[in-house]
Amino acid sequence: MLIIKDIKSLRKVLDKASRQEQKIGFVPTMGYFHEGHLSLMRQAKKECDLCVVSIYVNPKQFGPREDLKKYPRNLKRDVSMIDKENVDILFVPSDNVVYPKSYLTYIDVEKITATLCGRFRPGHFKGVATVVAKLLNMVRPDIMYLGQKDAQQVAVLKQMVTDLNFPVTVRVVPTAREKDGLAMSSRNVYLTAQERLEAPVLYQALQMAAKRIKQGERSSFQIVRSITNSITQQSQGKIQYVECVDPNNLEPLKTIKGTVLIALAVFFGKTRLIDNVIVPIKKT
Ligand code: PAJ
Repeated sequence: MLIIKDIKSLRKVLDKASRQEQKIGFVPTMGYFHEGHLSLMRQAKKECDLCVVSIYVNPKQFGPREDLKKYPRNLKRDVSMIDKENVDILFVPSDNVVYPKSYLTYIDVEKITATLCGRFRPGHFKGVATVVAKLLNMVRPDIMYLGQKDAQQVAVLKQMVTDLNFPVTVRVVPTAREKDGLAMSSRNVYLTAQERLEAPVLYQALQMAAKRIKQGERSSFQIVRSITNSITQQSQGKIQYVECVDPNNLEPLKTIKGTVLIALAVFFGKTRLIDNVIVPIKKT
């Protein structure tokens, strides 16, 4: 595996690969890998000739009171984890490579960034869209791999890719979970033992809701209420939001008609966890 830190060296390797008509798969990450990240890399290896992974903890997507400073970083651990995954290139740019002092340009995807997590993390998706646009221009992949765990990020980046005509296909990979259902996240290391014990209630509540929808429940209010009740009754989790929305445009659904995305964000102590499920139903 090549570890590359600057754009010029990256382009040199990738230009050669493109000349040889190799298909390039790209997995953007902020590192501190877990099975979720690895599942994206495995999918990229399956479908592409070359798998490029980036690690960059993007300061522009963290709010002033968020965890940028304490976000877990361990390049040595990450390198040893992906050595086994046959990743071809690990791109690890530093802040001055991504955002030189003269930096002025931002990408603002409207509307769908104002709902769900966007309501509570102003500027977050602007930071995400900006860094991913830059990384796409640096790597120029054929396929970019994103995790369903971050459903709003998927919607925002798909919209950006379409609106700005990025010549890339977006592939979405299912959420990797711990044995007890907790969605894998680099932030799970922040959880205390008690919080970790309680956190699987999120997925249990989402699954129970999915079951109720499959059994015929069509009221988002009832679905949200049942999820809220399970979480508050079974844990110390403090709910930020639970919502039923259209998975493509993220618009709230009062009545569940087609496929629904149920998304939530819950604080366990200081740690904010997100999770979601997509429940496919036939339109009635
Ligand atoms: P990060 O949180 O490191 O996640 C990198 C990729 O892994 C994202 O596409 C995310 O959705 C996916 N991922 C995270 N947990 C997952 C899980 N349990 N199962 C499947 N996929 C999972 O998301 C980011 O970084 C950043 O916002 C980034 C896109 C890199 C821009 O800075």
